[in-house]
Amino acid sequence: MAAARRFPLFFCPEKVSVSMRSRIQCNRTVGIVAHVDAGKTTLTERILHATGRVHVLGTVDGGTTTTDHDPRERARGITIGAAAVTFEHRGHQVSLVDTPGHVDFGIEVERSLRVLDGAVVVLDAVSGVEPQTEAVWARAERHGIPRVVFVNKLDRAGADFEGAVRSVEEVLGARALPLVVPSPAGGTLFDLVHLREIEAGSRSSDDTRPLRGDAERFARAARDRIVETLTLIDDHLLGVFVGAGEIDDAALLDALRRATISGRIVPVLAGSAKIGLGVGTLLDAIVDLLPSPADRPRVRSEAGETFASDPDGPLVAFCFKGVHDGFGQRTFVRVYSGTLRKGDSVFAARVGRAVRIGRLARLFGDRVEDLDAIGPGEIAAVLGLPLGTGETLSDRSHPVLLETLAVPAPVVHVAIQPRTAESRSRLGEALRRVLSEDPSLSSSADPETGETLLSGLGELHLEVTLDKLRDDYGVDVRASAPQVAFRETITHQSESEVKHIKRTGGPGQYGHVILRVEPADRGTGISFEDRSEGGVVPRVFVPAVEAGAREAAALGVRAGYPVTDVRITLLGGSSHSHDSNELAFALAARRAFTEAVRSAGPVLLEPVMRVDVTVPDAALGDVLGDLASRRARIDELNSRGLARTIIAHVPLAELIGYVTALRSRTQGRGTASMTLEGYEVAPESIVERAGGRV
Ligand SMILES: Nc1nc2c(ncn2[C@@H]2O[C@H](COP(=O)(O)OP(=O)(O)OP(=O)(O)O)[C@@H](O)[C@H]2O)c(=O)[nH]1
Ligand SMILES: [Mg+2]
Repeated sequence: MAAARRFPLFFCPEKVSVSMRSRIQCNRTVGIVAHVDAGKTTLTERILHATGRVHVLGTVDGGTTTTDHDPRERARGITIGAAAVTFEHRGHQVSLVDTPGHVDFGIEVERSLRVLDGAVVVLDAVSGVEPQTEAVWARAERHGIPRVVFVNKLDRAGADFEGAVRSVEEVLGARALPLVVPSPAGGTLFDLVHLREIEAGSRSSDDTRPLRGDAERFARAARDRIVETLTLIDDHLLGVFVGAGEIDDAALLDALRRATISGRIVPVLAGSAKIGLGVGTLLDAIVDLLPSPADRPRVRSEAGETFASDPDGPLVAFCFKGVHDGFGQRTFVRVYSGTLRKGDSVFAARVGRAVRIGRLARLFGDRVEDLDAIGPGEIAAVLGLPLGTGETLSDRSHPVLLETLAVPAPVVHVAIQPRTAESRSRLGEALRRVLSEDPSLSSSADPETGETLLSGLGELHLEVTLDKLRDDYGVDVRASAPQVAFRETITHQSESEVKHIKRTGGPGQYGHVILRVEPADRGTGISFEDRSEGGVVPRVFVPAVEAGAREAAALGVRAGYPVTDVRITLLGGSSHSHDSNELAFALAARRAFTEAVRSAGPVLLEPVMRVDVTVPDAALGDVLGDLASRRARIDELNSRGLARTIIAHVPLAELIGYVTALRSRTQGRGTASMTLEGYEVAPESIVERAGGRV
């Protein structure tokens, strides 16, 4: 897209007055998502450097990047929290969110995708699509977010651009359309749209040269194939082609943009974040091909009302992240409609009260840049206001509530004990804050020991949280070894009838219910249906029956783990004209549910992971033997260069400490990544061994 500057799709010049509508068309709010270590943070830093936002290029290995600014990120060389930065490219304002690749921090990807309009999916050119790529791809698909792919690390030995493109087609099932290819001589890229050669270090399309001779003929043939593919799916382009006999760059980019936004194709860019190759071209693609807020479907409230990206419309802004740290309280918001201004008093619909926007700012790494107002598509932080994740801000005169965030359920927990009296006194408040920042964490009291349990998405998630409690809140705790969060379910249907009656002077209590429990499909949770007839359980008490049964399910029946995948039906019961009340029905339902589950063959479910392991050939036998001792089922065994890759299906209870063990077994050369595949019935012996409260 070297010549894109000469053929702009929108005229979005900096510092020139343009109408509000075209100003929105000049906004891009995009995320970078990928598997661990694909190079998202390095690419973000390169982009900031290329657009002049940073003058000294930071590196992940040196702990000096803009977006990995948290000391825990710098120490580990990984991204933990999503971080937004803003820059300009060709008169467009781009808000870019760098997300973590590690599965333990999946909530950060989820909450980012929730508020983004487009995404750059980064692949490592040596490995192509990896397990977390599949996971983030599926999430982006769920949110209907248009994507471009950036094949990174072309400088690495073993880089295989074509293999990576194939993996996008084969594994992700997308129609991948490469817009650049590595030059046969290496070190540069051919831009197939504008027929130019891109060198490392070129920050914009101006630094490229036209292709000549064989190279031009090769690129022109590839360009013809791109046009052909697009004319098959884009009638407008076909019309232009039939009329003019050729397609100019502007018409081609226009058709590419339509096909990208509708998801019919996924453009593939390439380069190397490390040496700064292909970064300017990627920036052009973000501007030319990914949607502006105005190109996205209208946002829909829980009540079904929809809103256009109109800066003069009613205010609708979503709080997708709250952080409390050295800077104080910050809440990150994205505006969908209207304008959020400093000094405004707005309505926070979830808590149901008005709040005042004292300070509005854009964060850039650890720097704060004050703002007066933000409009549709923009992301900023509200400072000093404790608003929870999932809150919606709207006008007081027009309250709006957007659907809250989908939160992955915890799979492991540790029991924690404060080491000092001071830590004990601070623990409650510190936990409350940490949990409000990260909805994928939860805490509860162990019903048997009374200890505090901290639950999360993986070992690393819990380790980072314990570091945070210690470093940011001065709470030092002793933690048990991580244990798997089991669940309970039933294996057959059962019924139970309970009468809760109390008459001890004064108003009595009378609640009588007959409940049936039946196994439901895996992953469906708890459902409740009222099939009682003739008003035997008065309608006003039915919600209390449901609440009582759900409460009992959350507490667990057999071993204190939440009951899941059960269909509950209220079959009948009776009431008393004076003594019936909600509490009596809730207590009756609680007992009835517990008794019904007890006689419905309760079992424990354990989380089972898909584990992708890459090891040197020499270590294969040893690693497979170890996996066998961990109740693994090997699904695939492949070769990639000199390495062997294994895809296995392993219960999480067997994987505690696995990554560290694998590293020492392979002298640091083996790597593994895990994603939750589902829940399966756990053998009794395992439940006991893993410390399950049986
Ligand atoms: N050779 C080479 N190495 C790269 C390139 N881009 C990134 N790296 C290296 O890959 C490693 C991971 O880079 P990051 O930028 O932290 O990757 P990430 O995707 O942000 O990782 P997470 O946020 O932890 O998921 C670092 O050692 C980088 O120096 C590249 O283009 N070429
Ligand atoms: Mg990163």
